[in-house]
Amino acid sequence: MKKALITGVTGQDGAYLAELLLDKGYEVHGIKRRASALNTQRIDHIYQDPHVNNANFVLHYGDLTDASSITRIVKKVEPDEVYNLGAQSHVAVSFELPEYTADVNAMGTLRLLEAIRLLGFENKTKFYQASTSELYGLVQEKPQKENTPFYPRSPYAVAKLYAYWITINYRESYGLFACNGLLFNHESPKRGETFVTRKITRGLCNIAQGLESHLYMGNIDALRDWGHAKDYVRMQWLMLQQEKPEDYVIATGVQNTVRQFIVWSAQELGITLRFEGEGIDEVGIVEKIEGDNAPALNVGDVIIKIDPRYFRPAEVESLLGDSSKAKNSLGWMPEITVQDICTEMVREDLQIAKRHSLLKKHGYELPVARESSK
Ligand code: NDP
Ligand code: GDR
Repeated sequence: MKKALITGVTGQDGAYLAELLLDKGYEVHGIKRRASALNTQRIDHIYQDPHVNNANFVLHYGDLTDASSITRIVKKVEPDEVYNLGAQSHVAVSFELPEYTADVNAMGTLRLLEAIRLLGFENKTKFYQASTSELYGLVQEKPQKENTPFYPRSPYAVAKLYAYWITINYRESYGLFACNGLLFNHESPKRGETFVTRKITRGLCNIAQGLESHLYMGNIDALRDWGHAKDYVRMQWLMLQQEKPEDYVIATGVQNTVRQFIVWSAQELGITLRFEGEGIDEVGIVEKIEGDNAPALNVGDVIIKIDPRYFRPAEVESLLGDSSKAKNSLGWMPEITVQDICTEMVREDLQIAKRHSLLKKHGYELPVARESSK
């Protein structure tokens, strides 16, 4: 039985990857951080009671900022494969926490690689690094592929640039089987609530259920190449099953604006929106309502407003990936389109909003967990 160790197992990708590897018969170990509240919601469905013998999903307390915890866990698990998905992964937040972001995303990767090397596992343990399309930043070439020059535009991306190169350096210096997946944005109902797609689907579902009145957005003209996390974790695993370690771009090759994602989400809820104004004065106005959202909304309501607080000090305006290498050499193809992703996310968030709405009707008002920042 192969053993895998996943950092960031409590995150979106960690949850899907853990599921995939368990299905493939792996013994899966995950690193979770200590938090004052439970942070395992995304993996609760695959949780295994540690008191039961032969559990094949095991969680360990650790932190990428703590070399001793990382080394101790790698030593104990002796993994065949390490997936380094743990990160301070929010681009906008990285401008507010630049030093911490560098510590986790750059130094954390080094700590993990050093643990593998110092323990003498270079010939045993394969390593996957969660690299990102944010490395392309101020895009020089469209679409972006493996050899497109990098121009990172945030503390997040600069830290990930270090992680990208240190992964290659350990491959070249010590013969480690180490790969970078240059993944473009990928979403799902498990996406963190402050990333743009989930912020939109949650916000609009809450508005449709009368739980909130507005959704405040930043740069809705940003262009992204959105895929589904389920498709992308398949590729993370595939990269480590090859004969030679290589780096791959993972993308759908389809680009849309944030504004388009808002329109699709509204359509899924039976709302037609019209945008008025330009830039920071822009608003989204309800033009038409179908289905059961009518009681909460009126034609003419302004439900989208632009708030400059969500603009970034340096923006990545446009990303579009070319994953021909992954398609040609690994036979990987994304199966889920961005519109299907949007539909799935709206449907799941609508169920949550409906539950909240029902509780509210019976006098049990829950705070709508909205992130005030970013
Ligand atoms: P999430 O933000 O959902 O998950 C991040 C994970 O990292 C969480 O489990 C989080 O723990 C953990 N983490 C944060 N800080 C630390 C730390 N100091 N020590 C240990 N673990 C930590 O991200 P995604 O699942 O979306 O992304 C996975 C990886 O892929 C990240 O590295 C991200 O930067 C990268 N990536 C993501 C893309 C995307 O579109 N999703 C695209 C390209 C790259 P906790 O739950 O406790 O917060
Ligand atoms: P990104 O994802 O920065 O691409 O990083 P995010 O969803 O946060 O932003 C995408 C684009 O939408 C614009 N935007 C807003 N973004 C947020 N979060 N909130 C808003 O209100 C808002 N309004 C407009 C942003 O300016 C941006 O242009 C994600 C993360 O998962 C990274 O970890 C990963 O490396 C990259 O994708 C690939």
